[in-house]
Amino acid sequence: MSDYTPPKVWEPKESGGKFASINRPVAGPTHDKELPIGEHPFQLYSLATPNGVKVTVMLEELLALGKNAEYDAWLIKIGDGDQFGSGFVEVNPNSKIPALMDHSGDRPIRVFESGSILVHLAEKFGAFVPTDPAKRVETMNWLFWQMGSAPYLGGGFGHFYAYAPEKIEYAIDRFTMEAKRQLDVLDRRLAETRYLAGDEYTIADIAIWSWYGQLALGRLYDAAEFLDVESYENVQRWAKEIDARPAVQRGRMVNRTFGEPETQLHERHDASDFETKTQDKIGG
Ligand SMILES: N[C@@H](CCC(=O)N[C@@H](CS)C(=O)NCC(=O)O)C(=O)O
Repeated sequence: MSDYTPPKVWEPKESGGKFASINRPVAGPTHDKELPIGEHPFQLYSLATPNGVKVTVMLEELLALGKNAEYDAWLIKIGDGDQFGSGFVEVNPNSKIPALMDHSGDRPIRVFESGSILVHLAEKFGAFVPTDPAKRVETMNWLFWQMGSAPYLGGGFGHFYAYAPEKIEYAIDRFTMEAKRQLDVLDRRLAETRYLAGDEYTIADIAIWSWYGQLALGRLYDAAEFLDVESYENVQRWAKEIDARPAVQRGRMVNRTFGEPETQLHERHDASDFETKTQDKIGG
C-alpha cells in the first residue's frame, strides 16, 4: 500500500518511468524548428508506434490500390522531444504523432489524430470505407471504439505493466481486466464477421489491427503470455490475415527505429526505399 497523500495543489516533480523525460503538464512548443517538406502530396511526420503504423499502412494500402497517395514520411523522435518543435505543434497542437499535411489540394490542410487522418484519406480516395450507409456507420463504430479504447491498453495496461518505475498490482490488475475485456469484445465480433465492419476490409481494421492485432501477435509490451492472447482465436485468425497483406508489411517498416535492421525504414520518400534504404542497407 502506498503512503502517498495528494497535496492540496499538484506540483510537477520527477516521476521516473520510461517516458518521464518527455512528459510535461503544459502544451505548446519548447523550441523553434521548421518541419521539412518533400515533393509528394502527403507529408507525414510520425514514428512506427501503433498510432503511427495506422497511417503508414493506410497510405501503403492506397498506393497498392493505384491511388495517388504518394508520401514523404519524416521521422519524429518523440523520445528526443521532436513533437514539441514549433513546426510540429503548428500541424498538431496536441504534440503527438502521427501528424499529416495534405498538399494535394489548392491549399494545404493539416490533419492530426490518427482516426481523423484515416477518415480524411478514406474519404479523399473513396477507399477502405464502405458507401452503404449502414456499413459506413459500422466502420465508424469500430474506428471510434479503437480511438476510445486503446488509451486503456497503451496508457493503462502497457504503461503499468511495462513502463512504470514500479509494478503496482492494483493498476496492473485494473488495466489487465480492461485489456482482456477489450480483446473479448473483438473476439466475439470476429466470430460473426471476417472483418470488423463486415465482409469488407476497412479503416476500422487498419486502426484496430495496429493496436490489438499487433498485441495478439505478441508485438506489444512482451505481454502475449500474460494476457493469454492465443486464446482469442478469432482475433488470431483476423490478425494473421491482415499481417500477411504486403501493404501492411511495408507500412509497419516506415518510421520504425526498433527491431531487426532490415525491418527499419527510418524515412520513406519513394517506393524504392523499401529495397534500398532500410537500416541493414544504409547502417547508422
Ligand atoms: N489520439 C492520438 C494519440 C497519439 C499518441 O498518443 N501518440 C504518441 C505515440 S503513440 C505520442 O506522440 N507521444 C508523444 C508524447 O506524448 O509526447 C492519435 O490517435 O493520434
